[in-house]
Amino acid sequence: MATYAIGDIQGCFAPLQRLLTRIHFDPARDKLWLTGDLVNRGPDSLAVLRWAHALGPAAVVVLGNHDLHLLARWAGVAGARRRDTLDAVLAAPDAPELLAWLRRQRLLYREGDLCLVHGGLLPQWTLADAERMAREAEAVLCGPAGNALLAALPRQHAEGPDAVARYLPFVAAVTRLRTCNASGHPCDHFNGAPAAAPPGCIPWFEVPGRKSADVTVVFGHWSALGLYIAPGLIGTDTGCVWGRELTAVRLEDREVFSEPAFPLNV
Ligand SMILES: [Mn+2]
Repeated sequence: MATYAIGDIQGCFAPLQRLLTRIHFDPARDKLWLTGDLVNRGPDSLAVLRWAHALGPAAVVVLGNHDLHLLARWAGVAGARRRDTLDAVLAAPDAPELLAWLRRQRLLYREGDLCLVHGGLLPQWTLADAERMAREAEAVLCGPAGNALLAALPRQHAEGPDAVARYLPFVAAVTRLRTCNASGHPCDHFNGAPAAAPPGCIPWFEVPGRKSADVTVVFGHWSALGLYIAPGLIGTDTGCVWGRELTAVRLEDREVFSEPAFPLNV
């Protein structure tokens, strides 16, 4: 019995299958923690979604920004983006079932002192704060204001007294966070390596006094950061969709297994 955290798959189904073979993944015995962004940009999002859906309780999934974009496309509240590779999902006969399942997935998952999230946690949030906000935001996403929340997601803030204005900053941060300033305001558009961050922007996990520093956060979303293993932190996005690697980290002992996006044929 082992639990493996696997970083952003983004439709890279072939490397995923090779990685699962390499770790001898057995859904009857092992568990997977998927850090989100199952879909988009890569070649086979539909196969990844069908695979994750079929795993049932053997997989824990948190939603990433690309997963939310797919849900917004399906709901008809977002247009296609230039590099989207979602058409096969949207046209699939089982799309209604797959997308209903995806919409029910969590924004944050906690087990003991381990937490799984796509982007990160703002430094001013305790894990208990983030967990409570996640449960409330998940309920909004699955409720009557869900499509309005999805429609607003390209932004970080909305005006007004409604659920969208209340939960948009949380959902935007938890699914897109890489860097923020020392007061915990996200620097939303920066996606480069930490050393190239704009003045005043630092990785969310390096903010002094971060209130979630007492737990271990497993996250993805930051391919320019790459594999990042430090006390209390497991960053797993190793850029498979950009031709690099797909990585699984075994949570029991932090052993790392990486599979190249394009294996050499020798
Ligand atoms: Mn992402």
